[in-house]
Amino acid sequence: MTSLFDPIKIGDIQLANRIVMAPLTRNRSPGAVPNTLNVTYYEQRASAGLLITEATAITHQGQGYADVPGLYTKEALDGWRQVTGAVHKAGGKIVVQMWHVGRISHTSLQPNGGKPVSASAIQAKSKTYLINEDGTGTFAETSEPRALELVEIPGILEDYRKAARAAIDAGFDGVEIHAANGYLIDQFLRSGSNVRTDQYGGPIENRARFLFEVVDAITREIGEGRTGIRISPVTPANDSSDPDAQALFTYVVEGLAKYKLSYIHIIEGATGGPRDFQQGDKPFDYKALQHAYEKAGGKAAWMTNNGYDRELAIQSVEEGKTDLVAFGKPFIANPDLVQRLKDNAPLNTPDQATFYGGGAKGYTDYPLLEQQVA
Ligand code: 8OZ
Repeated sequence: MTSLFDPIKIGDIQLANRIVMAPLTRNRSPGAVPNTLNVTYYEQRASAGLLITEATAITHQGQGYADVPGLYTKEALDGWRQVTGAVHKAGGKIVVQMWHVGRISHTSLQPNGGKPVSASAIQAKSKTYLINEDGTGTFAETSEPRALELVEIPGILEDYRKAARAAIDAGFDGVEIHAANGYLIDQFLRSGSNVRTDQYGGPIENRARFLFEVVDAITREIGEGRTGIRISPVTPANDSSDPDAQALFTYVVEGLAKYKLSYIHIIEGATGGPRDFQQGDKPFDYKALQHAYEKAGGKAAWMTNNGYDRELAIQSVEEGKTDLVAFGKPFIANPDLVQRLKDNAPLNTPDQATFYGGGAKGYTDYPLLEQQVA
């Protein structure tokens, strides 16, 4: 029987176990440049089978929050090279989550103070996080976006391609395409944010076109086996909505089955919230989604996330329901989560107040088990 603690090869990447650190936005990279504190944070968590970095903007236009890192300046890539070097030295594997926020941004974060871009000019009922001149943080309403012109889309695909190349050159083992949580790719996918009348809007095949073009651009550049993707079929995060998530995401995974990807990462339910959250009148059938992927020939590792505890993770892998489990909040508070899960040891409780922004407190100062029992 396969165990959560067994090694696995996902595409081109060999992992020591099936416990993954989920991508977690921490707003601790001023200037969009990873720093030595960020190096320590990832290095401390290198015993995870796989680390997925916090969402990382592929371009300045793809930025939507204060102090999140980027992949588009020499300084940022030099910073990431320190992170990947430290994680590899500690025996870990790390992929970067590639992010374009689309409409979940604010004019003050955009090049020349311009409007954020999206599939359509529909403002999200959502908030972003800004930092005031005096260094204090505030939440602000996301700005009204403008719809991308057809002629701008190839440029964004080129941005994804370049960022993927830069990520591999900075030492990452691969990339995760962020197609979840109501950001740009998800804004194209779901009808609540996409009312386009060209080949990128209307029927599902059209709304999914941008996603597949991003997958093409990245896999042609760095290879299918180093590319993973994250989707969140029913999350309401960032004002995402679609009346028929089952049909939409079945089409998406059937299309993804044509690539030999590293992994498919599914957020079950509302991101960071209830696992049984549903949009519309029927519960989402995750088993049917997985089945559709496999039936279409998909062979990538199946990674699941959202609210897993030790028991559910162990059981889900043993029963073959999933290949990998991504943990978010537990990894914030437990750098040695793998050891704690192995030993069935108690977990530290994460401190919500220090999730976003700040320094070492609530970031790199959570104790190891050995420091607690000593
Ligand atoms: C929390 C705060 C800001 C951004 C996501 C990148 O939901 C995020 C995010 C989460 O995917």
